[in-house]
Amino acid sequence: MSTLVTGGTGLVGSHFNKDFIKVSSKDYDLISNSQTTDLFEKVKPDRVIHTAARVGGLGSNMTYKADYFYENISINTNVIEQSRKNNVKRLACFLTTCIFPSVVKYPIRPEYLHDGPPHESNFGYAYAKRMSEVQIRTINEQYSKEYFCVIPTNIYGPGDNFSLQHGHVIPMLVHKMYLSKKHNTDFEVWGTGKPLREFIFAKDVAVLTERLLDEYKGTAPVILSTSEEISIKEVVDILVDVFKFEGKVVWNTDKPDGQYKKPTDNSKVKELFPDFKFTDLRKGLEETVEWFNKNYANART
Ligand code: GFB
Repeated sequence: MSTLVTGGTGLVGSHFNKDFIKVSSKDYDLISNSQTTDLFEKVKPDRVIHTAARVGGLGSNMTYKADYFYENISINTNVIEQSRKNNVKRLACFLTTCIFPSVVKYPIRPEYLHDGPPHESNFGYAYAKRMSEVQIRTINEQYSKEYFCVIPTNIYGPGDNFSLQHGHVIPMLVHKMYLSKKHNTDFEVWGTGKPLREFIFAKDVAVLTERLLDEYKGTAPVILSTSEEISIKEVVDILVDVFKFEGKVVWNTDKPDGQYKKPTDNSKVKELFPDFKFTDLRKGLEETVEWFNKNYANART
């Protein structure tokens, strides 16, 4: 049985089973319908894990809303439609918790996905992603498929995109602290540090998604989260400790806080896999920092 992973060299894609067929944007541009068709006709996978996307942190999402909308709606429409056309048995499609309504009941559950507009900061990305859930639901109904979505919270770990322009919070802070320590400069953090986030280690996301492909019989979206909130300030304190940083931490409140919180209900994944142990955030951050220090030269920065 063959399993195709789109975004195969990305933060989560790189952690999947090495026997899976992993493709990246260097192999096929999934924004192109013809290249996506070529990929599926060549590979004819039995299963697909669709992680490929134009992704970025708060700053990048705020700046490139039209690009985030167009690129993601194109990639997702192509991959999901080609999965159907090529009779893929099982498709796991990646969404993310930042696409939920910005005003929503807590803790967030998958069924709240369309209950209101997403946060202003990333509505281009959010609406594009939400359409994957709609497209999958229409295919399941019309073609009796059993495709489903996984909805991770903020993912972090080795192999992330550590870009100082487009990165998510943890990789950007790791990269900035690496440079502040190296050049003995102040360490700048965006916002007030008050916002709360739930972080999940990339390896955990890959393990849980593989288990869902093998064992989950449903089609309702599954939230992948530890359901443990932590403030940005607390993340900074851990990184200061892990890096043994002695310089000054500067809070740049000209930069946005973004969504204040997005607590999730992870009861479904805990019910499905009661034995699963999430990677502790401190341990995950230590592994990420160690990887970055060792791989700075060829990391995505
Ligand atoms: O990961 P992030 O950029 O996006 O986190 P979201 C933003 C939070 O981290 C805000 C604070 O509260 C920022 O003020 N922050 C502090 C920083 N310093 C920094 C920094 O140097 N860089 C960044 N980027 N943030 C994401 C979506 O929203 O949620 C993604 O943008 C994805 O697409 C993810 O869906 C789940 O957590 O706000």
